[in-house]
Amino acid sequence: PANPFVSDSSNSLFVDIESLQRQIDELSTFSDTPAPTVTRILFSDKDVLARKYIKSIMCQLGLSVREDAVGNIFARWEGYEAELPAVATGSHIDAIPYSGKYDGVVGVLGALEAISVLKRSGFQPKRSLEVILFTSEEPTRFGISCLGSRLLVGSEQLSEGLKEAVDGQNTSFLDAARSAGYAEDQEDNLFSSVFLKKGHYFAFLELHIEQGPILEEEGVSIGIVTAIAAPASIKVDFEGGGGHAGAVLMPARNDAGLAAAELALAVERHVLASGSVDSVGTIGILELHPGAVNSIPSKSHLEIDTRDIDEERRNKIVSGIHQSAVEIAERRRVKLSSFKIVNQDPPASSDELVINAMEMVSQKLNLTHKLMISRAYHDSLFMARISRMGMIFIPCFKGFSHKPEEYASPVDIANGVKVLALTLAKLSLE
Ligand code: HGY
Ligand code: MN
Ligand code: MN
Ligand code: MN
Repeated sequence: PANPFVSDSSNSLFVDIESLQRQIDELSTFSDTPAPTVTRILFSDKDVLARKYIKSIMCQLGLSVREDAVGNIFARWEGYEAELPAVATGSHIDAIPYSGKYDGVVGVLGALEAISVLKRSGFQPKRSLEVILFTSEEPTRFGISCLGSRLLVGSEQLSEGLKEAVDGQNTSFLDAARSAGYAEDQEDNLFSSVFLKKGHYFAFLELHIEQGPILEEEGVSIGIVTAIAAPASIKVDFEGGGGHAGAVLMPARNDAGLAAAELALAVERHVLASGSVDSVGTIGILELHPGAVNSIPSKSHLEIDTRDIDEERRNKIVSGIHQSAVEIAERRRVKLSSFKIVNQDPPASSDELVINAMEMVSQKLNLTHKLMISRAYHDSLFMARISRMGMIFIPCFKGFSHKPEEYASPVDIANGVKVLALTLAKLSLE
């Protein structure tokens, strides 16, 4: 069988970048907000349409498609030694509110294009190749990041937690999943039935835009990820007496809104005091109740995202934030009604064998490349717990992401698809 890896592969690999760009543009129309923004929330109508669209491409490629109880979708190209652990690749298509059309999408549509590149080149996989669409990587609806991959790698806590999870409109995860055609079975092991065993895959790869400015600034075509930073997210609620903005004098106040504001600045202080530029902290959500200009906030709700490539440093920041929340509540005589660490995950390292394969392939394709860390998290962060893992980054415009100005050029996308295709081929023959 033709093996693009041994033959002079660089020109026999033809990436149909026009069709791929059309697919990226078409997928972006399944959005709850107007172009050029994309909003595609887990199990929404637009998410269901987008899933149908992806599944139709998987079927056109002759892949065998299966979906698990939470909507992870697997499309497999049987290898001639199909009993061996497969080589998988994939990413996500859910999009946070008012974001762009490349985050995650490049790693799903690009993976399907990599499969069609290999099929067109006459390649025959030894280990089966599998494209995974993870059901939801963004924490938007249920506050759980990498929900699909977290469950796949066997999170008992999550398989239990999902039975009670509800979104901001009080819709349960179960009802939302069922409305999208998943989670139909009634038995108790519904979610743990999703778990995959360690070694289920020989390797897992993810193609993704860098979501940072380094590759573009340095004019490098390919990023080979060596490690993924350790993410954590926290939900905090304060309660105070509230009251009339005119009649309650300052000494008598216990303002939940100001407690939240002070905690937000305390997050920034703890992060800046960590001793490393690699520590980051963000207050992405800050809600005041009742939200009337002339009413002292009686409740406030913050959601905090903090990360670092060093787990210890990240954990120190999390406990510093907790101490500040308690101290601010006492001093301002408000109640710290909840301080919930939603997730506090370790970092992940890419596998040497996968990194070397990506290096070799990039060299073979004459593509400039560099080793780098990922400050964004990805489903790969969890897949690394059950499989060798590696990630391929392509440059994106000014590093913009999670906003509609997100952009990756057809040339960069095609380069990423080529590196993915050849790395898949190489690992499939291992
Ligand atoms: O937030 C992240 O790191 C990912 O892009 N969802
Ligand atoms: Mn994202
Ligand atoms: Mn992503
Ligand atoms: Mn090199």
